[in-house]
Amino acid sequence: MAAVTFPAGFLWGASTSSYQIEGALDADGRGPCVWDTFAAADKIQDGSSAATACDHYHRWPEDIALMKQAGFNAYRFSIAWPRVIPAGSGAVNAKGLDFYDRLVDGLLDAGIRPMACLYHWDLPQPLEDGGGWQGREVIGPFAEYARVVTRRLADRVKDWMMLNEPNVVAIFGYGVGEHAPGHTLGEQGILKALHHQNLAQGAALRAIAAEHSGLTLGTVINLQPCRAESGRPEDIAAAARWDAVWNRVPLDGLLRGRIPPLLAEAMKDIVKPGDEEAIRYPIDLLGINYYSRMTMKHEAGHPFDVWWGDAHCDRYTFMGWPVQPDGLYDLLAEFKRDYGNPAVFIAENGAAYDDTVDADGQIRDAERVRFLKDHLEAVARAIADGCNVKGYLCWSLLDNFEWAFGLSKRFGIVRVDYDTLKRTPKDSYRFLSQVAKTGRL
Ligand code: IFM
Repeated sequence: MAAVTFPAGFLWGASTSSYQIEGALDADGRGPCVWDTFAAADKIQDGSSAATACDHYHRWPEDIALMKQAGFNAYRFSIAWPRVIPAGSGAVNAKGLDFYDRLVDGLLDAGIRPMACLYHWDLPQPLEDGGGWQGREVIGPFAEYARVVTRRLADRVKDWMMLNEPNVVAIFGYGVGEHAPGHTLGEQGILKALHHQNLAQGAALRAIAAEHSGLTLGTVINLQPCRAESGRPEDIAAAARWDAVWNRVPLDGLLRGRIPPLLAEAMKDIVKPGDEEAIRYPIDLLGINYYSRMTMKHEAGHPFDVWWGDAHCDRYTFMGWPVQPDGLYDLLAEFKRDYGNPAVFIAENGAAYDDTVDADGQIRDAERVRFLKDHLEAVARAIADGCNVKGYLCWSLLDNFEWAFGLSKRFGIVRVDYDTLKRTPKDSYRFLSQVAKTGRL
């Protein structure tokens, strides 16, 4: 591909989430969340925990300096609900808000646009004890939490994302039990968790908009084009069902105010009159997280009788995920076609590899550099074809706590030594920095 120039004002940077990097789980009045409980139940594969993680809670100035030095102009982070409202509803913890206040000021001082996400999976445990995303009781507290946070920070933070990957929360947390809170409730559990997150998102968007103007409001969804493993009719139907669950419930709910027709029957006891209007909202910006296509096949015994098939790919990451940059182009082009081309940014894209530290202390992560380059080329092609892409934030700034995999999977462009907490920029950091500084690939 010939040299590519990205549009002026393009957002360049990285994303992180509170639970994955902050550590300090007992500091300053933070309450327990579902991931604390899940880890305490010995559900993390490498036996690690997020108790310290990257210790970003104390080392944030160093992390901001790394972003500034890279030439990044944007950063998406998440706010930990249990730091701000430790029981999920009720009393506000001033010290929790103070932390994000300091972080935001530090980012602005460094010339980095803070993009805050309100919910990246750390659901306060008391709310889970009351039913979590299986019920509607969580909707009011989420809207109230959104109000509390934006009253404190919206004078300086202009970009607000409500949720991160509601589909992953619903499927892995409530459907198949691989993520906190670890429920295996199957199809109905998944659909309820999706629908109630959609409702909470709608309520939070309205709560914020009622009190503030001039903000950029949106959310972040993990979108992956779903393809059938084979031409067999049952695989084609399975991929369509998975597309409806994974992509369309979040997207169609928010942008079209409708339940995907394929799921209308399955959701008839979950959806109440007025829900579709309550979910629909004219957001300003959608964050898209992309990792790979989903190659699906019919397989009984799983929710919706669907499971992952063989992607027949020649490159895989250390997560075992296929490397399919074309899928990002397809996704953006299909999104433009189907939803009228609203503004989007890539809120996550990146890869875990089994990095090694060379004798000179350097991390020459050539595979990650190649991954980023190939996906940036796909974004550039999509922009050239008219897709309304405003920025690219990689996942992730730092190696961090990769949920049920613990500390064993490294997604960072900066290595974190979990014994010393030393940060070492990898070759991928230098690569992305060069692109961010020049706007050219
Ligand atoms: O680490 C996660 C992140 O929290 C959400 N999106 C996918 C990443 C990699 O699995």
